[in-house]
Amino acid sequence: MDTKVESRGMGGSLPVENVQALASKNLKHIPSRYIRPEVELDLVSIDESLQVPVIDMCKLDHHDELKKLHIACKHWGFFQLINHRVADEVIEKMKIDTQEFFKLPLEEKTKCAQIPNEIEGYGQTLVMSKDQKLDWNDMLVLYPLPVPSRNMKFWPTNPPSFRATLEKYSMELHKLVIQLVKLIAQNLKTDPETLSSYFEDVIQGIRMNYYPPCAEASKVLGASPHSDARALTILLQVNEVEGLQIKKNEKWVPVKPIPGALIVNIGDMIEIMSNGEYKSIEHRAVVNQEKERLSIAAFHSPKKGTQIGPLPDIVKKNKALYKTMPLEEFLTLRLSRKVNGKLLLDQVKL
Ligand SMILES: O=C(O)CCC(=O)C(=O)O
Repeated sequence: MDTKVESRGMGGSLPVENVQALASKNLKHIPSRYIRPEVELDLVSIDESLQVPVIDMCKLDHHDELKKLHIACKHWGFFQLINHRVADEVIEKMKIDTQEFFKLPLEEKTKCAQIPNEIEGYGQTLVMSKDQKLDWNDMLVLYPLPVPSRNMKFWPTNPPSFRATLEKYSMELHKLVIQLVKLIAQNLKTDPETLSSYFEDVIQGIRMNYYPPCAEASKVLGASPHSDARALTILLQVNEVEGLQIKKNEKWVPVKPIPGALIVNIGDMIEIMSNGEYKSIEHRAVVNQEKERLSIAAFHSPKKGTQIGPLPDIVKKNKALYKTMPLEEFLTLRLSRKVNGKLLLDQVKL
């Protein structure tokens, strides 16, 4: 659910109550703005065999694993990546510092609070109207890349190692994204060097999600159904509490994270660039009645000014199914509406 537009002064959210503070009141009934009666009626898959594909990064130099990756991107839009070579200590430190940040008293966390019309900082995202249903979630959103666009006023100095930890994590993920984009290009039969060159000056947004326990967990959502606007998302599950669900065959399929794996998903931009061959899948996060849940989503998109449209190699033989527009225009379109399933993609279809 990544929404920053490169021109400042766009985006942002109406201010809403801090969810962690609200949860700490231990209310039996939570405010109606969070209650979504339809959630209890949604179909959730109980088929244990229906699981997001697992891709082994170490085996991707073999044709079979590359084919598995192709199928995962085409039919699932999600995969769990094992042996990804992002160092364990970088991941563990990122988890610890994120947990430490959310444990801080509210007045300390709000030193990094969002300000009107900005998407970065500590708060909520895309609350566009006073009647909109709210997600049971607080978040810290930062844009580590490109480096010159960093807005350090939103970067916590507490815990003291936070900034260095995020910097390392961000760089590691960027390296991984370049490798994944090359493999994706190979599978799509387009030039890996050309496609990955758009990601050298990547725009990377990192969203740290904190979902407090909720007395009425079955009636709320931590993250509303959405597909990710950017190209590639890498999600790190911080603690052992599950919550991510993806939509498949009209059912919500819970993702059971594998220890040490990173969850990767195709965003709208790759769906468009692949002319619909790869799918940006709707997903959501549910919350737990007793336990807090934390996740870290890192969104990646090509550099500023990139034309987002079906890649020329891919539409040589087939008709383009999506419009082409500059990245900035695409994201402005996204920001003009509240997060709502895959509505944005329908708007850019030809
Ligand atoms: O917490 C999760 O598992 C999903 C988070 C997510 O979809 C997002 O931050 O956009």
